[in-house]
Parts: sequence; structure tokens; C-alpha cells
Amino acid sequence: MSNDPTTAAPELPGFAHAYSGKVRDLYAPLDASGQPRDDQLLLVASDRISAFDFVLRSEIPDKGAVLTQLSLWWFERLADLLPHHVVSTDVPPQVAGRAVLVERLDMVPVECVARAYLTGSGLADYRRTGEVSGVRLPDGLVDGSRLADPVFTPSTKAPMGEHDEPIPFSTVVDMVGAERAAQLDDLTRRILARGNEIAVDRGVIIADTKVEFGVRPGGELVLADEVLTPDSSRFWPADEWEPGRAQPSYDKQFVRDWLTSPASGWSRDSGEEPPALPDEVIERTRAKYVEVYERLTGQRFG
Ligand code: PZK
Repeated sequence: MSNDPTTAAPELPGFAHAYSGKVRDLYAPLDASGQPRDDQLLLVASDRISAFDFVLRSEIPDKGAVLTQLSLWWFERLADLLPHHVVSTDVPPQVAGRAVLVERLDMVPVECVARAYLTGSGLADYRRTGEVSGVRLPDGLVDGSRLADPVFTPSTKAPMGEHDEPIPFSTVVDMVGAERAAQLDDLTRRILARGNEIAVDRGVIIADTKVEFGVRPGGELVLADEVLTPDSSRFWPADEWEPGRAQPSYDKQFVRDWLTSPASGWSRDSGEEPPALPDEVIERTRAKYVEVYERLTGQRFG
């Protein structure tokens, strides 16, 4: 039921569980002799949802499928920029629609973030220094301001439970070399710019996004993980965009509003795990995920 506690990574016949993130699970396909293959992975999006740095005990039905289908849709629309890692959507029935079989890549050890609008830690850096990741910005920008061009703001990949730390571009160069660093900068910003070219007409602003890249054995850079989803990006409703205040989240606003309201009985700085969400909040949030998928793709979900 919708209020069940968060479920762990499912057991999948023919796959060995390899790793779980906050809301996704990774498996290695087993070969005919029961050994894990070294060339592919199964990437499974759960219905888990995080808010205020907690994975909530309530799940959002269909969230994993919506995000997986949205990512697949974007991969097609980015294919002229670079190849993506998806091999097949033929996956076990327990995870149908919310899993993809992918090429196993050598992952780039940098969180590649681009910002098209100023908010969050980018806004904090700008207020302190007038710059974001070493890029000087004009005076007078406020929370939610649109940037003339997306800015690349790389960070380290922190272990789970810790926060990514921003790193200077020079550190990216030290980590992956100048040529690869320039490619990451260019592609990350182009992916976000392409996303917004498409999304803005459909009532969605993609304020910023985090992209993961991997490298094929031959050295070719490949787009991995999920892309331009509400979990990897900040989505804002375009008709409510109003620079100078915090923008509402397209997907999580009902969750945040309820958790911070007296009705939840929860306080953000209590250190306590947030309570289960009321069915109405779950259902309205599910509807927002479906709505953003349908708006962007122009296709009915499901
Ligand atoms: C890979 N992650 C993050 C995602 C998790 C963790 N194509 C790939 N090849 C090798 N490794 C990865 C990928 C991808 N995508 C992705 N960690 C490794 C991640 C989902 C669930 F638990």
C-alpha cells in the first residue's frame, strides 16, 4: 500500500545486487554459469523519495517508472551530442518500466553540475564572492535569476550520506586531464541548455542538473545514469517563476510543505526521521511526477 515502509532492493533472479544509492539500486547480470558479467549493469529506479536529506518511509507509486521513462526520452533527444549507456529495456518483470540494462563504463569521478538559474549553493557562492565555480557573474542577481549561459560547477562525488564538495575547474583538470575536463564542461552545459530549449515551451524550467559520464574501453565518453529528471535536476513550474524568492519545486513541493507544516508534527532540525506521508500528499506528488512526464514528452504516462 502507499504507506508501506520503504522497501529494500528487490531480489532479482539472474542478477546479483551490487550497490544501492538513496533511491536506486544497481545489479550485475549473471551469465550462464552464474557469474556476474563484467560488461553490463542493471540500473533500477525505486519509488523511494528523498526530502530534506532523508529517504522517506513512504514511497511514491510509479515514481521510478516515470523517471526511467523520462530519462530514456531525454537520451534520444541528446543522442546527437553524445552516446548514452542504455543497452536494453528488456528487464525482469518485477522492475518492468523502471529499470534499464546498461553498458558498464569506467565512471568519471566528478559530479558534473551545470546551472542555468541561480539558487542553492550556487547562489550562496555568488553572494560571498560574485562568482560561481570561478565564473564571474553580473551584479544584482537574486534567488532564481536566469544566467545568460549555463555555468559548469563540478563537485566531488562524496560517499553516501555526505554532501558533494564544489571543486575548482583546475581540480577537474588534475583529475581527468585538460582535454577530458573541457569535454565535461562543454557537454554538461550543452545538455542543460538543450533540456531548457525543449522544456521551457512546455512550462518547465530546469534550473540546474547533475550529469554522470562514463568512458568506454576505447576512451569514448558516454552519458550514464539518469538524465534531466527531477531527481537529478531542479524542475520549476515556469508559470510561477519569480526571481527574488525561493522557487517552488515542480515535484516535491507538496512533500516539503506538509513536512514543514504543523500537521506533520516533525521539525527539520529535530534530527528525527520524518513521519510517513498522508495518502493525499502521496497521491498529489505522484500526480506531479506524471504531469511533468506528460508535459515534457507530450505522451501519456503508462
Ligand atoms: C554506476 N552509479 C551510480 C546509480 C546506484 C548507484 N553505466 C555504468 N557503468 C558503471 N557504473 C555505473 C554506471 C551507470 N549508470 C552508476 N554507480 C555506478 C548509481 C544507480 C544506483 F546504487
